[in-house]
Amino acid sequence: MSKSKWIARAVAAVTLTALPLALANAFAQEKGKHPASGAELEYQAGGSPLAGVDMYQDINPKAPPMSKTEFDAAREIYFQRCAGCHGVLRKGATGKPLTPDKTIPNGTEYLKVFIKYGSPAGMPNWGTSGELTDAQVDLMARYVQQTPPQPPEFSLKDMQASWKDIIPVAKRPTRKMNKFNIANIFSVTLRDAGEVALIDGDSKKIINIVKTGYAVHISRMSASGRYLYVIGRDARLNLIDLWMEKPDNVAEIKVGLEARSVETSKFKGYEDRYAVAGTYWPPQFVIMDGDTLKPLKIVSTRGMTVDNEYHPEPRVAAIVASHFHPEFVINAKETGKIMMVNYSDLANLKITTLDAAKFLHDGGMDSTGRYFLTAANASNKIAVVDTKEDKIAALVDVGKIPHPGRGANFVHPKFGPVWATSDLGDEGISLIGTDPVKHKAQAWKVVATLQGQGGGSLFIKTNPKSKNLWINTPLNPDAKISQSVAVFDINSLDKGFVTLPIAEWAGIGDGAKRIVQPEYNQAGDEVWFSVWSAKDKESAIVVVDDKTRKLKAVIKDKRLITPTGKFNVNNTRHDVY
Ligand code: DHE
Repeated sequence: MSKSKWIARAVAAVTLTALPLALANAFAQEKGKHPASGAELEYQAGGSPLAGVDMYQDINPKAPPMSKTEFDAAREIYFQRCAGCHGVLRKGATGKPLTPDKTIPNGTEYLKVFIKYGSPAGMPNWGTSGELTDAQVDLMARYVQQTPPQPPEFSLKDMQASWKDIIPVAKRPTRKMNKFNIANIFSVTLRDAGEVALIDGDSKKIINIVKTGYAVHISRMSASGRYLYVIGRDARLNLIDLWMEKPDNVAEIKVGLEARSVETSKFKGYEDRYAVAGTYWPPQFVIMDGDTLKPLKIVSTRGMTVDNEYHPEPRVAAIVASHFHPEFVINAKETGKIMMVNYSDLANLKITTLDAAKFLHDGGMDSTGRYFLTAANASNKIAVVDTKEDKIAALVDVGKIPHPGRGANFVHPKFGPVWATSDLGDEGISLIGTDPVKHKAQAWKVVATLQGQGGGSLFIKTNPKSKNLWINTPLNPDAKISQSVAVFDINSLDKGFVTLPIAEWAGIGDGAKRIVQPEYNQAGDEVWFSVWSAKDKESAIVVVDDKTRKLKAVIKDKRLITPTGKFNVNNTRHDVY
């Protein structure tokens, strides 16, 4: 397929909030099925945990009739396939609103055609792809005309009821009880196992496999480097104490019904004091005690968008901690607003709200730790937040659907300090100047755009000690591209990239073998890559020597099921990327 053709196809099919669909397609292709088919879509591609939650149901008398069984079956399909784009309440996100005021006038026959054949605007062809039968298409056409069922809210009381203070602070070690070099431990998400693997970066041996929530999204560190926080897609948050002889869970809580983000207080004087977790549903965040996870305060994100329209379910996307104020920096995806939440007085909470752009997703700090650069993926922009002044420093136009992870900071030979993002929707890599003092002319401008090996990129990485810039492309439909990484020499960016066949180096059997999320070790001389295959296939972690770019080690273990994100303690704690 030509490059431009696949990009058009990928962008149409892969809206950012529908990433699971893209991944499911990839896994389905692995098994030779139609791109949008297969049970994999349900478990490999996540779907929303809300599918199994009891909801308030109100049958609209104007809508076509449905039995309770039909309604429940349709609701299940909706939360597995549709909610990521159209929203839990069907008010629209990357997909169009599907509220009864819009769907009833269209009627069942019109909706059936739309669901079956899809649209050029990005609606997948659920019927002709074989993913939904004609009967299911009919079911969904009738379902979207009913009043959207409302999932339950999740209060402080609900959180308290789920809270487990597994090892109370008084019973925890008072000093480090193990011989591990904690700063070089990696927390590796075992996505479909509902676990993380703690791997000793020095010996490359598994220290412990810790039970966590389902499809863990990220791990973050406490300011002291002792505690590891792990958040599952099902909004279960685990606190792991790295001082224990065998590091394990010391506290656990459910902070909602669906989540992606967690962070800890990093401002001087507040180290290890608070944790914060953001939820997709309900649309809110909760501030907790840092060392016990006891929930303290919930704040809703419902409100007006940057376009001054009400949004009932702005999901909480990336969260980072400010080093300049006692503040959490919290992205509200659908409103396009960034909240600077001051945690110095929880009873009289001060929030400074910055207008950025829609839809906010992931991002990271610049090398000084002052500026937070975050993707507004539906606007093809990077928003730059000045965490010292609590202001938007700039909104920078970049490529199609930027997806930086936390991005990559390095010194460009000509333009000085830059932060880089790759894109989901094209092969470009944008380098943005980040030094408004010594390189004012370049600050908050795209100073160069590199051409990577293709779209479908999710993460980019470098290290202050390295001259390499690594870009993965796990969502590219070409297996050659999704199973390898591109690496640029920072001092000779014009020379283009070299491709390394990471999946081949893993030496494992058949499978999707998508290369996901480069992560450095503490010394900055090794890069770790997840080689991610389906749950019933072998996966691995490949370690590359950063200097020689040669294979250094392959970590294989039957417990390494579906490894995705990897978080090195030192680099996560100090925002090294
Ligand atoms: Fe992620 C980061 C949301 C799909 C692996 N992902 C993030 C962040 C958000 C997010 C908000 C930033 C958190 C932060 O920094 O506080 N991700 C979402 C989605 O909404 C989306 C698109 C769809 C979904 O249903 O989850 C999605 N993400 C995926 C995947 O399919 C990936 C590849 C595997 C998985 O877990 O499902 C995936 N996301 C990751 C990883 C990070 C991440 C590894 C952290 C990257 C980093 O280096 O910081």
